[in-house]
Amino acid sequence: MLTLYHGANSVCSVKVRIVLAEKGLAWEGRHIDLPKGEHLQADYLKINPRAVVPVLDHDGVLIRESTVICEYLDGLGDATKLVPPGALAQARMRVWGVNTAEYHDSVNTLTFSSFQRRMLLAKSPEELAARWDAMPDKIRVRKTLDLMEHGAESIFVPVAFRRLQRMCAEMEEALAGHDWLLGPDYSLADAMLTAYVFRIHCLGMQAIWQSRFPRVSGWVERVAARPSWDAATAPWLDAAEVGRISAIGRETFTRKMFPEFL
Ligand SMILES: N[C@@H](CCC(=O)N[C@@H](CS)C(=O)NCC(=O)O)C(=O)O
Repeated sequence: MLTLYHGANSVCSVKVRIVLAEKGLAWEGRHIDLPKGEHLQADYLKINPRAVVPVLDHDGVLIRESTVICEYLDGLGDATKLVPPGALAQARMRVWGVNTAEYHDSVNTLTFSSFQRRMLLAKSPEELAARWDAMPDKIRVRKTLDLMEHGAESIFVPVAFRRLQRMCAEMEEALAGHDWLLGPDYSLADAMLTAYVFRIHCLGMQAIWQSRFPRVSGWVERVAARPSWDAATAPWLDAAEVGRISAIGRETFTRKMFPEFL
């Protein structure tokens, strides 16, 4: 039995749900409400003392870290393998996996300086103090406080845009001559990257690739047309919610403020 501890609108959870959908694996969800702070409660800290989602429970054995979970899932079932054959292709795939830590940090910056900033600003000082106290990663706390205070004017925001632009440049280069990141076949690299692109899409920031990266734009159309895109997102994020997030994203990050990225 596969049980996924996940968040509705968590990028790392979307990443794992994409792989579950691509593999056609049966799974059960335990939803952890991040805005409410369920990941900071004692029960969940037993599942993951780092207080983050996702965590996979496979027959009672816990596996943490979304990139590791994705590769683990690919080893299960008889469906087509997403990990490519060959040491070189696998090395390239793992570089994408390692780089997702940076992509995650960057989309997290855009998230907490825009729509999740509003969620935090609506909390009372006591609720916020309890949240910061419970979060084990105090560097993440400091960064979130800065994003909450300064929004799009935080020093972290241009860094995040620059890194996401570099992600697009890396993808553009990898897509030369074929449809997918590792060659002619869809792979785990494409599945994992879809989650970060999905968050940028939700924020209405498609201009990051549409302005400068034609191959990435084509790739986004292809991943969005796969059934896994809707399967991994629609049950948890309806069109109205995506529309609400996009409106906040477009209001927060304007082309006038960030002409070199949008
Ligand atoms: N490296 C971890 C990162 C996990 C992570 O940061 N998850 C976010 C959601 S995408 C989270 O749980 N955030 C809780 C918080 O910010 O307090 C992974 O890829 O699994």
